[in-house]
Amino acid sequence: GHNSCVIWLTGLSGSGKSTIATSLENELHHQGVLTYVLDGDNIRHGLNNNIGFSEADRKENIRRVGEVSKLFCDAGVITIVALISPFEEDRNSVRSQFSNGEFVEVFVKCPLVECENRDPKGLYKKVREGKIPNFTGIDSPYEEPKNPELVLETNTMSIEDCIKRLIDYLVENPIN
Ligand code: GGZ
Repeated sequence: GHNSCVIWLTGLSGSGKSTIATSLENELHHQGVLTYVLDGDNIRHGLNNNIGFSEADRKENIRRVGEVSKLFCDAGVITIVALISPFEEDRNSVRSQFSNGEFVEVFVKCPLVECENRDPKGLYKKVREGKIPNFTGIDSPYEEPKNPELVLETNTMSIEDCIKRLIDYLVENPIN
């Protein structure tokens, strides 16, 4: 096969998925590795601009990004996905379409209170004001991964530590 994989970052809004995705991409570019980032926030402006935050819509969001990540992977590009992807069933369904070792599930773990303190986009504030319904972790569920390949605790680890852990994992688990 080809030597590619998808690094699937799952976690709450504000947990650090996008930051990790961008930093990992930078580091891999420095190493001469071709990557592509599929970030929920961006994808929802284009490919998935008809997708909202109901359970059915989130499922469709994850299914589509899963399909796109497969295409990139087939093209030999290391694909970094940053989606809340709150449902275990949906993540496992994407996983089942990849060969062993090709799907690297990374739980970007951060307590809700810390995500809410960070509130980089002011979304949690709006949620508390009743302006955003179905918000993950508040009134929409987040199912924590049971057996992720990697857990990155962003409230205790620096971004540099997170990237080092990811790179170490990729080096120790080469894809073939
Ligand atoms: C969760 C929401 C919501 C609701 C808007 N619930 O932190 P962000 O802002 O930049 O990233 C979040 C993004 C979540 O999109 P995903 O495609 O990753 O979600 S999922 O995998 O569940 O389909 C957040 C913003 O959109 N956002 N409303 N109600 N996040």
